Parts: sequence; C-alpha cells; structure tokens
Amino acid sequence: MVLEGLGKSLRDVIAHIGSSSVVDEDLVREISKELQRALLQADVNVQLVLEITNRIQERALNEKPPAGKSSKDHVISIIHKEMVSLLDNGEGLAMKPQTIMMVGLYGQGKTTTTGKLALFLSKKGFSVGLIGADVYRPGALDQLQQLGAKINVEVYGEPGNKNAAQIVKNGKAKFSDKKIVIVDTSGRHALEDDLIQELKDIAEASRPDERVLVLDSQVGQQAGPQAEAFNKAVGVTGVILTKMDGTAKGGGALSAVAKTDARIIFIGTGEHIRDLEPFNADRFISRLLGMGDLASLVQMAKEEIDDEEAMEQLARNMISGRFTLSDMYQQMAAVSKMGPLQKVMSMIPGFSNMEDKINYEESQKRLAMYKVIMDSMTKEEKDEPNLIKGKRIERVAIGAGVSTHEVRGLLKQYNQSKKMMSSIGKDRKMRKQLMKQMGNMDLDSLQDSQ
Ligand SMILES: Nc1nc2c(ncn2[C@@H]2O[C@H](COP(=O)(O)OP(=O)(O)OP(=O)(O)O)[C@@H](O)[C@H]2O)c(=O)[nH]1
Ligand SMILES: [Mg+2]
Repeated sequence: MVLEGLGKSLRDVIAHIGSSSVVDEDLVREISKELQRALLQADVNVQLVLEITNRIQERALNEKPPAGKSSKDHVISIIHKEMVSLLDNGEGLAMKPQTIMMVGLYGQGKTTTTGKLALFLSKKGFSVGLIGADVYRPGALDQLQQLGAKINVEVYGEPGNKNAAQIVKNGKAKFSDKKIVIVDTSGRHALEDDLIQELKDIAEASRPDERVLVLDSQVGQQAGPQAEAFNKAVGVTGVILTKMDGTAKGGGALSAVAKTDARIIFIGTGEHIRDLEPFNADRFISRLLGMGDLASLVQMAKEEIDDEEAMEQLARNMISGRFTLSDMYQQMAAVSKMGPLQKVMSMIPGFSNMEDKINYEESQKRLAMYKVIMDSMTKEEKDEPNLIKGKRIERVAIGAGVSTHEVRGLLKQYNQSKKMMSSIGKDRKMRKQLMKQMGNMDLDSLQDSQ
C-alpha cells in the first residue's frame, strides 16, 4: 500500500478509539498526540499537523454525535473528514477529448507517466496519440516509443530535429483524428530560463488543455514550492505525484501540493505501466484509515473484467442488503482475476485491516480455501448463509477437509462484508459516486426496485 507506515499508524489510532471504553478528554488528547506523530513521520508540515490535530481535538470534544451515531464513530468520522480536507483540492482529470502537455524536471517520471496516462485513457475508450518532444535527452524518443509499443499507442517523433515546438505542431496535425494527444517534454536540473522558453513554445504550438506537472514525491514538502514555481512559469493545471510507492515522504508531498492551488490528478504507485491511480482525497484517506475502498475496486473491476453481468451483479450487491455468500464467492473470484492481489486487498472492506497481520501469499491461500469451503455448501446455504449453524458447519467442514473454525472464519468474513455493503448502499453520496463510475447504470432505480 502507498504510505504503508502512515496507514498503519492511522489504523492503530482508529483501533485505539475502538477499544476504549469511553470517549473523554484523555482519550482525545492521546489520539491527537498519536495522529501528530503519524503525520509528522509522513513528512507533513508541522504547521499543518498542528492545525489539523487542534481542529480534530476541538471538534471531538465539543461536537455532539448526530442521532444514531456512537461517540466513537463520530470521532472517527471527524478524523476522516479533517484528513480529507487536508488533501482535497478539487476534481481529478476531466475525462474528455483533449491535449495534455507533461512538464517537470529531470527524472521525475514524465516519460513513464506519459505512457501510464496513455494506457489509462485508452482503457477509458479514448484514441490516444503520443508526441515525443524531448529533444534534449538522447534516447528519450526511444523510451517513449517502447512504452507506446507496449500499450499499442501510436507515437510521433522526429529523430534529429531539435525544434520541439515544430515537432509538436507536426505531431498534432498527424494526430488530428485522435481524441487525446499527450506531449512528453524534456527536463532540466532546475527550472532554467531556456526550459521555461521551450515549454512556452511547445504550449504555443500545441495549445494544451492541461499542463500537467510531474513531481517525484520523494522531495516531500519541497513539492509545494516546486509546484508553485512551475505554475508561475508555465501555468500548471494539474499535478501527478510519482514514486508514491517508494517513499515515506509522500504525505508531505501530497499535503504540500494540496495547499497550493494546483490539483493532484493522479499518483504514480510503481514502475509498472499500470501503476497509476486517479487521486481522490476521500478514497485515499478511507483506504489509509482501513475503511476499504469499494469505489476503486469497482473501477478496477470494470476495467479488468469483461464480464458485464458480473459487474452489474457487483453493483446490485453493493446497494442492496441482499448480499449472499454466492455473491461474495463471485466477487472474490472476480477479484482474484484482477492480478496482483496486493493492490486489491486493501480495497476490500474487512480485508483492509488484515493486511498488516497476514502476508499476501497467505491471503491467496485463504481465498482458495474459502472457495473450497463454499464448494461444499448447498446452493440454498450460499444464498442464505444464516442457515449454516451447528451440524451444518460440521458437515461443510468435513466436506471441504477443513476445521469448523475455518468455516466460522469464512462466515464471519461474510458478515463483515455484508454489513459494509449495506451501509454503503444506504449512503447516498457513495451511491452517486459509484453510479458516476459505472457509467449509465441507474443504481437508484436498482435500489428502488429491490
Ligand atoms: N517506483 C517508481 N518508479 C517510477 C515511478 N514513476 C517513474 N518511475 C521511475 O523513475 C525513473 C525516471 O522516469 P522517467 O519517466 O524516465 O523520468 P523523466 O521525467 O521522463 O526523466 P527525463 O526525461 O530524464 O527528464 C524511471 O526509472 C522510472 O521507472 C513510480 O511511480 N514509481
Ligand atoms: Mg523523459
């Protein structure tokens, strides 16, 4: 998981709240201290840390929980909201036909991210063309062409031509039929005048809708001033923070950029071409806090699974209280198709807290075991898991060659997932978000027809 360390300490804070008998001044003060430590370790600016923990402390002590909500849940939701507001600065990249120009210093990840973005957008159904306008670094065009070949996206370049703006003009003409054109540009060690001029010329020639700054998150809090400097020079419309997988300073970079006017549109989470995630503060924090992330899961599932029916089923499950073991079985089967389990694990409600305690190989085995257990249940039992009690548990265990303890474990997991599913189904905002991501499906009417 991105920001492993921060995630772990935040989940410890949540667990601390969960295990306390009452929410009182002492507890609030303790968790405030724990939050401070966690955020400072993730390189978040001291001033920001104090602001946010003071606000959390004040709200936790003064606000009454809304009717029906326990004071523990209320405090957790205050922490969640305040953390989101620390990182939230607007919507991600608009999904529309457009020209995107990538800018940034040496080695920040521009070219790699250009490839990642091309893959992301072509999966969304856009035709994409890439223009190699890095005339500075030898081999830059080769690198882009290799990426393009890997993802089946056309690349335009003119080896030997040193006039970047000219290349971009020709490339735009060549790609007049493409919905999205992404321009990779060259970097420098610092934001020098000649780089600024070159970028201005390229912008003039390509009239980009977005000028996306690519920033290595390893720079931590420095990301803020860098984003501001680039913004002043060439007018940054969005930021992509790369290498979030490899640094403890990602929290510093994220919060520092969020403080500027620039919006963070994606984060790079690895060297693989698929390692790019749209940035959404709410989802990001939910995942860090171990609240699971169904919206992301749906999105991944939608892209990775061709099976439309399975998707619709998944959506129905999420919004209706009727979530059977068969549904969970199907969902798990779909999830295991989705490639590296590591990524997916932290998004599944009920699994997110487990990731520290178990290793991923074990989780794979556990999934396989669940499948075997479910195979020895009747259809009736899978549809109505509450039937599985006493003697039935024994029968299923014997049939699957496992202990009754393991069957109970599966049922417990099921009950947790079910609870989470139905709470999301009741959450209007979450439903809306799901709806948006699932295209035209009318989840509200699905819900009403239940
Ligand atoms: N771990 C990790 N590595 C990344 C990520 N993004 C980029 N990289 C690596 O960072 C290095 C530099 O990436 P490039 O895409 O070549 O950077 P650039 O900004 O185009 O560099 P110049 O063209 O020299 O200015 C490469 O080794 C990439 O594999 C990421 O999100 N995670
Ligand atoms: Mg490059």
